[in-house]
Amino acid sequence: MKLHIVGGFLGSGKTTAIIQAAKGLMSTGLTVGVITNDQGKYLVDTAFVRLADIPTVEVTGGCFCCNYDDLSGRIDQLIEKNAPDVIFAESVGSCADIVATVVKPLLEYNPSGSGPSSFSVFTDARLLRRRLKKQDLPFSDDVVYIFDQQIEEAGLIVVNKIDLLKANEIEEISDLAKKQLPAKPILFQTSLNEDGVKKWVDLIHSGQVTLPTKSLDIDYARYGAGEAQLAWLDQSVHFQVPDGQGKRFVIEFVRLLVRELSVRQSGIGHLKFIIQTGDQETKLSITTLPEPGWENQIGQMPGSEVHLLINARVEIGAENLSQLVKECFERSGIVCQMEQEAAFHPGQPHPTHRIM
Ligand SMILES: Nc1nc2c(ncn2[C@@H]2O[C@H](COP(=O)(O)OP(=O)(O)OP(=O)(O)O)[C@@H](O)[C@H]2O)c(=O)[nH]1
Ligand SMILES: [Mg+2]
Repeated sequence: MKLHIVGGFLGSGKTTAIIQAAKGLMSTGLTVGVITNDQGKYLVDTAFVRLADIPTVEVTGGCFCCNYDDLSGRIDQLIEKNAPDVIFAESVGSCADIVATVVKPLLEYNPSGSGPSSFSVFTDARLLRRRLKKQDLPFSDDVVYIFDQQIEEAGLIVVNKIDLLKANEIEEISDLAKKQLPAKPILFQTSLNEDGVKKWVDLIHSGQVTLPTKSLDIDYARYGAGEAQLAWLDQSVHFQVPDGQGKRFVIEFVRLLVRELSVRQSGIGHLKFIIQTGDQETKLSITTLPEPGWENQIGQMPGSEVHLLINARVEIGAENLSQLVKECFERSGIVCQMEQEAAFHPGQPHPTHRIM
């Protein structure tokens, strides 16, 4: 069994790549399992991976490092139930220090003896380009510190979403990375289909990239402060719309929310939604940098009953975010029934193990 740990900043494309990789591996007859992870409890990622018919278990309520025993238990659970040839474990996008708190402890303590084979860190090519060019990212310094630490500890950096850059911009990243991140294996990738992730899967599956051995010298006060700047809002709601009008209402709501966050200069880590009407379910994602045409992610929405699962990760106060979402529902003419809501800031990380 091979265990691949996949980290990297919020919205960098981890889940997308894992699903495409799993599909490719499954088509060759291999069995694949996925472990999702989040600070919250009601996870869009889990729903999304399950939509692709891939066996999935989750570690909720905190990152892998602070829930190490849970992670180890989930690995065993997947092995027992699904006997996977490959497991992908995706860590929450605000998590860093994975080498010391997850990779090394799994090698040392995991009772099933199935330590990780690879640790990839994904990054949105546009954000990495800005960072390498010393341009601002739309987050406070402590959040950017987490972004930097994630890159620093990567065994393999997957520079993802290169379809959104021009050839000369990709070359620019490559040149800057050679100077600023020397000796780091880097792979440029588009993760939207199986072909796009094939090189990555070949690399990690064949063991051509080695596991990083250097633990981060990370400042936990800054790391914790960065996580605490981010608000987590998880909501499950349903509402009625005139027959077949769901798409229009959802687009209006999301447009308003994105605009209001932009007015407040609140950096978006990831706004992700599972939208369900009738027997149709789709995922909608808005990440840090604007992507025109996001409305096209939403398919036709027949029927009059809409169910929304919202996972919002934004640099703003949690109460403000909750209030803002409520206002945007109201202003877009949606009268919601709330099923579940959690709005909070992640607590200071206290890893179960930390091996230097
Ligand atoms: N254009 C483009 N979009 C991508 C690519 N990979 C992922 N995306 C999009 O980026 C958004 C976020 O992708 P996810 O896979 O959910 O990102 P993630 O890293 O799992 O996000 P978190 O779990 O919230 O940290 C989605 O809209 C994806 O479709 C890519 O290679 N190119
Ligand atoms: Mg994800």
